[in-house]
Amino acid sequence: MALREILKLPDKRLRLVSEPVKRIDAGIRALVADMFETMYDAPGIGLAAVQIGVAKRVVTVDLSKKDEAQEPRVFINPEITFASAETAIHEEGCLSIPEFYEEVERPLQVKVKYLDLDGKAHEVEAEGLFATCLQHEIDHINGVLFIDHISKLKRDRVIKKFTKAAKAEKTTKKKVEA
Ligand code: K1U
Ligand code: ZN
Repeated sequence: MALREILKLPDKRLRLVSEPVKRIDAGIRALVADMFETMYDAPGIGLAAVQIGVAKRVVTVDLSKKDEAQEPRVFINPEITFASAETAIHEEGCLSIPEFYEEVERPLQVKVKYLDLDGKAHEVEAEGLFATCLQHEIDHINGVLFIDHISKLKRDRVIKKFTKAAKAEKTTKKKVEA
């Protein structure tokens, strides 16, 4: 298991459309173990493989509370098969856009089909935070970020802020190396 670096806005790799997993092998199991370690360390309630630079359709989720037993869930090749017309507004955050939170409107309920780590097919019905989190993570594997669902004004502002921070970090790194 290894703690992996989480890509941050404006890293272009966050816009890649992830490839379906063809075979669930030792490589995928190691990837999932790294994703859980990285997600729990962040901490976060979800993570898509593309956020650690692996453009494969793999998602981890754990909605358990701090004082509860962990409930790790893995979704391989997840697909939304149903989305309700009724919507809900939730405040969202993203480990790739740290310390930025905004309300997002999405379908209240979704059904998601996916494979588990044994390659077994499942379909889950989700509502509330679980539905929000699954939609957020499925967006990630399609190269979509939650800021794509907010106003252009707010989106442009946050992209500008993170682009400036990334440039400053690059300059500092160059100075240290020189
Ligand atoms: O995909 C990600 O970037 C992870 C993201 C998932 C998410 C959060 C909120 C709504 C939808 C999807 C996060 O986990 S951000 C961190 C966070 O929300 C959190 C962290 C610790 C405890 C509770 C929440
Ligand atoms: Zn995210």
